[in-house]
Amino acid sequence: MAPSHDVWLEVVEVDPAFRGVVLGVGPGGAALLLQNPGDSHELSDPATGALHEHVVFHINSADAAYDAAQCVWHGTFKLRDEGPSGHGDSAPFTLRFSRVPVRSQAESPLPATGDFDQSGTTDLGDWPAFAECLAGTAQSPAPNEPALTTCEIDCLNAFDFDDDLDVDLADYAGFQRAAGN
Ligand SMILES: [Ca+2]
Ligand SMILES: [Ca+2]
Ligand SMILES: [Ca+2]
Repeated sequence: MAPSHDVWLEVVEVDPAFRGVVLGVGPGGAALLLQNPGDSHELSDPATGALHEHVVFHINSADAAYDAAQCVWHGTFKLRDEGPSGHGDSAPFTLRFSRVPVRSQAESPLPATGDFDQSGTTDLGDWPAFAECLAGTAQSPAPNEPALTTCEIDCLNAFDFDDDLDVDLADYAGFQRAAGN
């Protein structure tokens, strides 16, 4: 990147307990934390324009707001140019982190089965979870039923039959086919 660029990473919004950490650059060599809207850090070396900083993303289980039942943490950021090149801000982009493995991202992914309750069959017993997971085309599932799941990845792993990261009417057709087997 040209020296006229001076690129900063700025927090738009992050989930509670999620933060970016840059080691050794805060006061007295402390870690700089990116955890509140507007927090930012210069990524580029002003002399060369090279992007030389590395941000580590961290879910802080010691934070009072940490929710052990949460399965995906979101951090939305934008890039800002403070150099003479003066580019406008980037569109906000969201990073997602999870401890739950995503089936479709496995090395040899198995297809979705719809057998949410792992009973060995896909049938009406899996329907309440499907209904909870159904969110529509290109929407992230937002299950909010603790007795079933509050984890969108559980939804995708069981019901995203076409592996496009949503649970919609196309997946409903897949669920019906699976339940017919
Ligand atoms: Ca089942
Ligand atoms: Ca879809
Ligand atoms: Ca889908």
